[in-house]
This record gives sequence, C-alpha cells and structure tokens, in this order.
Amino acid sequence: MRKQIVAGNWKMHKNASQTEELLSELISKIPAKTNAQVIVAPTFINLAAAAAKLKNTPIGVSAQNVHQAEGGAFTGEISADMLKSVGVDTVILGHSERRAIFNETDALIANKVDTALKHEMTVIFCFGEELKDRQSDNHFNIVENQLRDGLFHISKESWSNVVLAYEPVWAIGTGETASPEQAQEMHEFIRETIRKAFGNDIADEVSILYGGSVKPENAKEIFSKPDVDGGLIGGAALKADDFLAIVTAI
Ligand code: G2H
Repeated sequence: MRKQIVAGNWKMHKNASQTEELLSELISKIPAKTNAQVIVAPTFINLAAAAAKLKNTPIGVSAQNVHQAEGGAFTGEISADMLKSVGVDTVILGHSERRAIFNETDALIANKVDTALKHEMTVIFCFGEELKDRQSDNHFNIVENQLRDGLFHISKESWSNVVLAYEPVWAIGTGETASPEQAQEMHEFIRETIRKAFGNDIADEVSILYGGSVKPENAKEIFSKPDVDGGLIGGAALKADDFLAIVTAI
C-alpha cells in the first residue's frame, strides 16, 4: 500500500505569530487518525519554531527549498545541514515558482536533489507542464524530460526518500484545476515512465501527489484516482479548516 501524503506549501505567507497561530489550530483540530501523512512547509524564518512546535505531533515539517552547496559564501541561502540541525528532514524541490521566478534549471534542481539525499532528507520533487505545452500536446514530453533531467540520475536505493508532486503550471494558484481524469492520465504516465527506468517495485511504491488549486470541494474526487497518492496544497493550506478538510478527503 503506497503512502498517502497531504503537504501544505505555505509559500511566502504567514509571519511568526500567524505561523504559530495556524500550527496551534492544526494541532488542536487534526483528527487522532488520518489516512494521509500530513506535512506543512512554512517559510525558512519560521521553520525552526515550527519544527519544535510540531515535535511529538502527527504533523511533519518541510522546507520549501535548500541550497545545493554544503556551506560557504552564499549570501541569503540555507544549507541542508542547517535544516537538519533544527529538525527539518523534508524539502520541496523544483517547484514551478522556483523554476520560473528564480530561474532554477533541471540541472540545478538535480544538484539540490543530490545534496538533500546525501543528507538523508526526503525530497518532494515538483514538476509539471505549462499551458502552452498542453495546448501543443507536448505535456507528456515535458514531464518526462523534467523527471529524467532532474531526478533519474539517483540510485534505486534513494527512491525511498523521494515523493513526486505533479503540478501543472496552468493550475497553480489560478483556481483552474486539472480534471481528475487529466490528473490520473498524467500520474499513470509518470508511474509507467518510472517503471520503465527503475522497475516495478519503485514504480508501485513511489507516492505521486497532485498539486494545483486543490481545495476542499475538489480534493475527494482527485484523491479517488488510483495513481493519485495525495496532494501538495498551496492557497488552501493557509486555513486550518480547509487544509484539514483536504487531509480527511483521503
Ligand atoms: C501549487 C500549489 C502548491 P495552489 O503551487 O504547491 O499551490 O494550491 O495554490 O495552486
């Protein structure tokens, strides 16, 4: 049985007191038993406090990024060792906002993947096509290339520390969601691509999350698809009730 995961990507939202407030509400309202593993990814500056607060709760914590180097003269950056030292052992990499706004290439993302895996972190690897790719019927190629160039160099053993998050760029923060059928079609393609490259065990075990305007109203139908193993949630992760409604939709 594959791991089901719902992760909240808080992006650049919530200051220190708002982070504290949202975490308190999540901790007090989360059901004692959930089918999904629950993770939240606050901003860097609130991560240490979040990790401390979430210790001994069912909610895990993730960073939204990491630098590829071990350390050094990289003004403004955060290393994997720094994250681990405050109890953060998961990181979101390759998010489309990092790719588009911060010019992160597949090659750079591949470096970051290596650094995170070297530090035994779990990587939530994001990828997905833009609207123009889908309109020109090139979406399967784009997704396959992103997987190959950013991730397929890793060893078979490393796959137990990888979670995939398919996020069609045209559905991110736009209110536009891929239909459950579109999500399933792509998730199945992703799993088959992994099967060809790494074999049945890895393909059947890797969790593939869907991301892009998931909300309480559409979560259940998307999560009901056989190759969708949960979600990476942006806007709807910023309100405890909405996020937990999505968590319990699995
Ligand atoms: C996609 C998603 C979270 P949203 O970026 O990664 O955001 O749910 O707001 O579309």
